[in-house]
Amino acid sequence: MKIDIIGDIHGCYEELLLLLEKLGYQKNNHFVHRDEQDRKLAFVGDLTDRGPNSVAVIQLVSQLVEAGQAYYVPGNHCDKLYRYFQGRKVQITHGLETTVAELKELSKKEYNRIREQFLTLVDKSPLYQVLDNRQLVIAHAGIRSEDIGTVNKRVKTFVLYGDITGENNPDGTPIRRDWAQKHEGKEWIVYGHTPVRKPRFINRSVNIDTGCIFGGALSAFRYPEITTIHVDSLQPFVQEKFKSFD
Ligand SMILES: [Mn+2]
Repeated sequence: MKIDIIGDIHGCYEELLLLLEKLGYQKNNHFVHRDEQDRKLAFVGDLTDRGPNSVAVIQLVSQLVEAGQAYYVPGNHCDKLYRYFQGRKVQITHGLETTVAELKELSKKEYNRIREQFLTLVDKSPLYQVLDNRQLVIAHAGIRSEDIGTVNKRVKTFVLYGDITGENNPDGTPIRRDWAQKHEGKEWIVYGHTPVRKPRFINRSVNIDTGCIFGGALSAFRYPEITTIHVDSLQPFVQEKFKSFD
């Protein structure tokens, strides 16, 4: 299987189009790959929030998945937007406010269409994708090898939020353990969630959230080539949002 897996987009629609072009997908041909028509796309989740164009990202990703050209897994921001669309009480914070502001600009008809598209996208996608005979797993914040194949509340929390301790850093962000450090499985685990300056390869895992929304880059992991490709972000750079592992 040939696939390009794209990191956290967070409404950075322009960068997404630039990355798709750089990867060789042609917009005028419904984003089929120029040279390899069987090449697929995948998204690690967190399509929306904080960035300028969350609605456009939802539309494009939904269309690609609907057309069978892309795989998708939800991120924690997707999970919250899903609950918002369901009419559940969620706090309009941590970037959801920008998505909600975009939604409020839509006509009732457009709003209902986007809502339906997004709910369907999440409903039809698994919590994490197990691909290529289990040699490739896509999970928003990662997954432990022994949990592959299991879906329960504990696994869902891990996949959406990472290996959190329940405690917070001095800046209020949750403390996340470095599960990738202990990853010993033979499968590739491709994830995002924690912005890093460069794709972070450790054992057979790669974090491809290079913080596009914080002025880093939008990155893709190409499989089976095991290479990455990126476009620079068009957003202002906010250094303190990036995690350093040194
Ligand atoms: Mn996330």
